[in-house]
Amino acid sequence: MNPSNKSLTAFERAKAVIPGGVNSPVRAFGGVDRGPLFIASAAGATLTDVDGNRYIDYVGSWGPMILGHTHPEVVEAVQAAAAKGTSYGAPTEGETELAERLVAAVTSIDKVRLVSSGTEAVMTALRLARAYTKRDTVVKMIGCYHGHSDGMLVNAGSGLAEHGVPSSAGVAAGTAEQTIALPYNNLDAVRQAFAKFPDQIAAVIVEPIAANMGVVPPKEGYLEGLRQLCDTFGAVLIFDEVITGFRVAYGGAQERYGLNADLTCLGKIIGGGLPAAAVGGRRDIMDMLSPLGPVYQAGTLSGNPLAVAAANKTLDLLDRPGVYAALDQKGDALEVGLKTAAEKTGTPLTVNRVGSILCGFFTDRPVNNFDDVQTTNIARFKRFFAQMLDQGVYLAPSAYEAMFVSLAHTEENIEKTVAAAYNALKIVARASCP
Ligand code: HOZ
Repeated sequence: MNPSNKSLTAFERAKAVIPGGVNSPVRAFGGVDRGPLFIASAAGATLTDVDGNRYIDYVGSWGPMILGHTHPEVVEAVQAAAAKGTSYGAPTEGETELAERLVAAVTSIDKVRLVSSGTEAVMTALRLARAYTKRDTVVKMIGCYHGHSDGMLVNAGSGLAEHGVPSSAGVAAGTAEQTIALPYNNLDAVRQAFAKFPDQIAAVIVEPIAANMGVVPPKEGYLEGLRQLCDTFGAVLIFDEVITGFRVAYGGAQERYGLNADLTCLGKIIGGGLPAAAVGGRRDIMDMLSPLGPVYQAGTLSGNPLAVAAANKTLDLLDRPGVYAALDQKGDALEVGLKTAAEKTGTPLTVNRVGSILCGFFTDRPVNNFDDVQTTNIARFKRFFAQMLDQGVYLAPSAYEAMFVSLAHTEENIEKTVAAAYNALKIVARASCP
């Protein structure tokens, strides 16, 4: 595939007026030492760049596009909504319908507040937890990403990991001090934190399946242990299911693993490709939100009618028999194909997968936490990424991100991807990467 000349020109133009030329750092392709592709359009599992090159897409807008791009029924729902008005700043019945769907899908959610992004959902969940417990400290896990609110930009994996910084500049020391960052999948570390600060921890927030440092599933008993510790010490357990919600099961990781959080953050898929997110959970906590309670939260575009129309249609299409089995089967085919290609080429590659999210780490050890993630050979990843792109496969341009498989990925797409991976790994194996 040709290096994209129009993309290069578009990037130069963007850089003059947008910091780094992008509106979200990882899109700059800084982690793979080249400029980004500028996208012209997408359909199904295919992205087309501004030069007309086509790619099988495993980014899927970083998770939302579980049905594939431009699903005709979603497009029709959005068009119909747009014709009736794009924003009112007043309640609509569509918002209640979406809230009813979320309450029905996730067993721990009694009530839900719609917002516009996962970052907002997390901000609101933390504010609620602090108000409910009258405590300030929050425990998060190293490598888990919970959006870009100040207190969560501490050891946050994802884009921060790519840039090698433990925390963002501009976060007040006092704010960062209220966050305790502990290794993921390490229950003892959480036990010790509670033993040290039994009356100070308001909440434990976790991605039940870490998916912003590649994909790292929870060890058996880890999430159950967090649940027990929060119950014992009176802290609020927050699951950030922005990626896993409606992705690893219709009811998210909570359905897949059979447990309940106190508060759940949702985003990505629940917007059907438009900006919508939500925080939901126990009635007694959720009823602390204004206008019922003292915890303030608001947003002009919260429950936006276009996003709500896309969301209701997307969830309707997902709530059908066989959908998650199909996603699982596609994810499995890709996992098996990648592992076989790695074996045949003698490349150390650990593939972690839950359903339709997966990640190949260029390491020979199991990957259970951020320390393990960091053993990945970045030089090999960069070479692999470039080879895949050249063969028409668009992966996330960072070793710290997941691959997202959608219902639109065909058997042929997956076979082509596996064949491309085999070719790419042969080249990676031959190259003298450090
Ligand atoms: N939060 C995403 C990375 N884990 C990036 C989102 C984007 O750039 O669109």
